[in-house]
Amino acid sequence: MDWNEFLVSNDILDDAEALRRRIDEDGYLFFRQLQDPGKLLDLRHKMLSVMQKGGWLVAGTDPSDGIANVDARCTEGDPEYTDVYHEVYKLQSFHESAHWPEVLDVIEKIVGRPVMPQPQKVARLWFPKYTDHTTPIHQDFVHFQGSVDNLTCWTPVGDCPSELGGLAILAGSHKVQRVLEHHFSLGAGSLHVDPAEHEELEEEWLSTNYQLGDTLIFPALTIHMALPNVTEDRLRVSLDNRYQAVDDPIAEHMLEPHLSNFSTFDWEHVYRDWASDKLKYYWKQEQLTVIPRDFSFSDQGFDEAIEMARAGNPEARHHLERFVRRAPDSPEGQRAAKLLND
Ligand SMILES: O=C(O)CCC(=O)C(=O)O
Ligand SMILES: [Fe+2]
Repeated sequence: MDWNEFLVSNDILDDAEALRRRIDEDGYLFFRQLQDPGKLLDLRHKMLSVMQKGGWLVAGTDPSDGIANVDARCTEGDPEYTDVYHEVYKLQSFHESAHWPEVLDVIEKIVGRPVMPQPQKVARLWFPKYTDHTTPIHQDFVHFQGSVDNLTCWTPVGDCPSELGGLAILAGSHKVQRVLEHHFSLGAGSLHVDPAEHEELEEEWLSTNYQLGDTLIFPALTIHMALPNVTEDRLRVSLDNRYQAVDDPIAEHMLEPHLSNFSTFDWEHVYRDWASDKLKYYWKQEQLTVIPRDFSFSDQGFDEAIEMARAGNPEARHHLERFVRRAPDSPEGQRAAKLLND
């Protein structure tokens, strides 16, 4: 995949007006070393140590090297992924990282009103040699909803050269100014946009060889994807947290831990071993406008997966099998099981 380099915005970090103008014009802001590499290295060690305990790394290797046990490959939607992911999710330092002032300050400058990280933090833990499951081309609004002005902040927790599968952005794509039709995809999130269906979109992709501390910020209509992790044996670890103006609406599912649907995992599980109460339920101090989740995007993707599986599409069948393993008793799980058994 060919891509061109991001424009680096460190030179306008202190100029709120210029930041706003640039994100409106370009649909993203990219900063080198906005976040402290030392703090991120510490977080990397903690996150990967949990993954090593879960069997995801080669035993006996330094967790910070992130050397994957490729026999343990799994991804979002697989119960094996959720089990280890939720252990990582319990780390206090993982949640704290979304509140680091270097990120909050720049987000607040862009937004121009009081902001907060959404309660639902997200990490992506991506195995090598598993490229069918790479995050496909999409807009974040279909997943996170609330407001199109929400900002995603994507941070690799470790250097992330392109072969490790960093994020790429479709240049100028936010200018479509609407949520595009998304279709079923096997990759993370299960929904993708086909840029070829939209003539006004450019074909230029932007990315970089990310170094520790580099930070990418973009609004919910900007089209993006992950590059495939084509390394031999390295896990990609990254954060993608969402920020919003406190007085913008928030979709109800963003008040829950990530990947907690179809499970009993809740904030009490997350908080059990925390050393401090300071950030627990921090959002409850705000008067948030909570709106229902719109299931139409995921429902449409699921319906498409059913149709494609019926026609014998192996990726759709894989998706449905994964669903049945995760949530056999849910209505979708039962529909999927019925189709697979027919
Ligand atoms: O890290 C990934 O693979 C996906 C990240 C993403 O799409 C996002 O941050 O919105
Ligand atoms: Fe995304």
